[in-house]
Amino acid sequence: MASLFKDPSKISVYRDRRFSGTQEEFDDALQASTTVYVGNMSFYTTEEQVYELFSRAGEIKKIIMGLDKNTKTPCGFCFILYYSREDTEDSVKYISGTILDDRPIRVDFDWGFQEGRQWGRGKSGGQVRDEYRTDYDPDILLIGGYGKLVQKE
Ligand code: GTA
Repeated sequence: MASLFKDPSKISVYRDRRFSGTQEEFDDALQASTTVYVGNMSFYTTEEQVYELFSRAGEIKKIIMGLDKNTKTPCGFCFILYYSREDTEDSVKYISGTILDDRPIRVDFDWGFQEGRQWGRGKSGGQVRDEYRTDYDPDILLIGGYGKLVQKE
């Protein structure tokens, strides 16, 4: 079946600031990629839950949970590596926007996982955009100037 995502500039609005190549190389990588990024996840969602949901789009090669670089605990995102491009496109098309652990998750094409990309880049250790987030899981409190997240007792 022909790809539904023919124009690489339209398949993701996200641009990784740490991608070292040109915009054209970034677009090519996105177009060929068999990796997706999943965002807006609950901090409590497990790798097993991710596997259960995302294997509906196709066979998974690997899951890499995104971790807070300070606490080394899940911080709301992950990467999923599929074997086939078609399954990758189905994952973005059908799973993005579904609810996992009460949160609508966002599935995005990714240019490809590299060691180090699993760590949150935010000042607090988690994801950058969590420092701007307003919708938290009910048992998480936001304290401090840079989105320091703590769990309620
Ligand atoms: N494929 O959408 C994505 C995506 N995101 C959001 C993160 N990653 C993604 N990959 C894909 N699609 O490997 C990947 C990153 C990295 C890992 C953790 O997840 O490539 P991060 O989320 O901690 O850091 O990454 P990143 O990617 O630098 O964050 P972001 O949100 O794009 O922020 C970029 C800039 O925009 C920053 O300067 C930030 O201060 C600013 N910003 C972000 N959100 C807001 C906001 N709501 N308001 C104002 N400024 C904001």
